[in-house]
Amino acid sequence: KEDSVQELKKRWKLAKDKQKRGNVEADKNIKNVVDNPMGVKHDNKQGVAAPTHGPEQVLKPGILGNFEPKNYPNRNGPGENGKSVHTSLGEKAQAEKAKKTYGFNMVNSDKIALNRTVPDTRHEECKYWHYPEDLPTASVILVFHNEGWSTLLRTVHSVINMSPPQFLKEVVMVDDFSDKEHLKDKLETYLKKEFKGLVKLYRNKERMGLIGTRTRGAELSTGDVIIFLDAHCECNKNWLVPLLARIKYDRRIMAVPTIDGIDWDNFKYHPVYGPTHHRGIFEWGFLYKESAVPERELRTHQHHSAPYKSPTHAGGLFAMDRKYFFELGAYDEGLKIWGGENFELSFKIWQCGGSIEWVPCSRVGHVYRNHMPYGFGKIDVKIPVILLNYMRVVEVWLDEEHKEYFYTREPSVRGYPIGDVSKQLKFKKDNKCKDFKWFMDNVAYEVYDRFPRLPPNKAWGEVKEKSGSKCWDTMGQQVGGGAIGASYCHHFGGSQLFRINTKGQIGVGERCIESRNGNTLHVSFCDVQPTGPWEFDELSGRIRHTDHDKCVESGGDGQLTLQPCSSNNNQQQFVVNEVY
Ligand code: LR7
Ligand code: MN
Repeated sequence: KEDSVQELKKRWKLAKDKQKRGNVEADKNIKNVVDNPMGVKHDNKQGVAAPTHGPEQVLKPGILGNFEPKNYPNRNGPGENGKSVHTSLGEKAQAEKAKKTYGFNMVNSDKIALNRTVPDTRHEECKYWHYPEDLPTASVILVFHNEGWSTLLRTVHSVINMSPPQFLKEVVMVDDFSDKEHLKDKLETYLKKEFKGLVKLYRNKERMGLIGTRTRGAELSTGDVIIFLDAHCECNKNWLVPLLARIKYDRRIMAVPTIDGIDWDNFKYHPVYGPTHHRGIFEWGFLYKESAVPERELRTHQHHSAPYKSPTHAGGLFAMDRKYFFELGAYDEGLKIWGGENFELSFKIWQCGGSIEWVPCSRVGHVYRNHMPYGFGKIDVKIPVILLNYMRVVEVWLDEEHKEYFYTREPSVRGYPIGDVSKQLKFKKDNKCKDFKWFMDNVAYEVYDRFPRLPPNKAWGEVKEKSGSKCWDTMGQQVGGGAIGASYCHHFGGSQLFRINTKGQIGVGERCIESRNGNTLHVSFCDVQPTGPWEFDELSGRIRHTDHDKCVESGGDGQLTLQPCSSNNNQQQFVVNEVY
């Protein structure tokens, strides 16, 4: 922690020194961009950042870097300034119930003012940026399904409170077929009374899922820019202007705010990470990941708080030129309910000539749920919906090489029918979009260092002893946890779907299996060198640890251990291909 404070101080000093050099450099950069014969503003060959505006030495009042919300009194009620609130013993039962229903402790949320203040978590430098005043207008779109009252309304209040009115055209709320009483008349009445016509409420006639609902929200919007937020967010100081400024600069930039955390239980608002910038990437099963921005990107910027490029984003919070969103075909209509839409839009943007930037001076807090409280409705899909969505993205935007890494990581879905993607493929062709290799080499280049190309599977499926009936199972163990074991075979994949590859790694989901002390088996991070100690002998069925020269044996009681290799039946583990 001490280190990061030191780093912060150093960065700030550095930034201050740079500010003294003033706008001359910024002007030079603008020239670089204008001179770029390809007109590709975001990919400038000189490797110099291209801000339209540089930090100034003098703090300017008003919207120029430091918009002060009017309705932002200095109170000291519960949760003010982003502080945590607590549940009394007598409230515990009710809080527990709310947690189950909403994934949030609504008992605590209900104690906090709908327009509470949050700490200014921005980098000091942000106060000095000088933004243009003739910015496009924004429609903020909030789609929601069975959200709690105070978390939903705090989002609306915060958007309106924290945005300069001349840039906020409207808030468009789309109810995705909620059935909660408080979201019916009560909500309509409140919005009309409190916000007049500024907030518009639309309802879906059936459950569309968040992806379809967002596209509908965009269709119903009238602002130049659409900004999506989850329905449980709190905007920070001057969150809006830095996003709009990037889109004004280049309408093909998707501008993403830095997402701070709000605790689902005590509602404490806390800054994400520290002084190190992060950006959005993915592993080959398309779990969303964030990692430190590589030097190759950082060195293209003079100012620590400057917007920087990111391969992808978490999905929920971003701003885009509205027309550009539709020029890209909005979200693929075949994506169902939840998940993968962030990758679809990201790959499409990058491969078809746009870019994604994370904007450090725009900060918005998001309440991370305790668990997902809602179901996905009635859908006739035999594999997890999220995987189906990933498959559509993979089949359209990846190339043969990279598709293979996905199917190596999720072997059981290979060949599952994904419906019609001809519209997406035609779009890609008509717009001469670049291939995935280009994207990996030029945008998401750090992915290979964290999640290397996956060697092909030698075998995959459930693993069980020849004589017995129990299957290997991670038993919910995480990295650093206890031993994995064997239990009742559930045929749902997940914790029982293991893969062994040609380089000797045993994988389960995004993780690998290692032995501890040559004795028990444990979930571990996968070695970034794709090599492992395991050997699967198809003839005998044995799974051998080559360093210890021992084989996996089951004790019958669900325990798995490494034992000297033998021809015992309880040792002959084999892998069954079982498609669920
Ligand atoms: O069927 C649904 N219909 C909806 O309208 C399901 C959800 N929703 C609404 C919901 O009420 C909420 O406002 O859609 C919004 C997002 O749903 P969440 O909050 O349950 O999703 P999440 O925060 O767990 O998940 C992240 O990934 C999603 C799917 O890919 C979406 O992109 C979310 O917007 C996204 N959230 C964020 O990016 C917030 C930041 C951090 C993370 C992760
Ligand atoms: Mn969310």
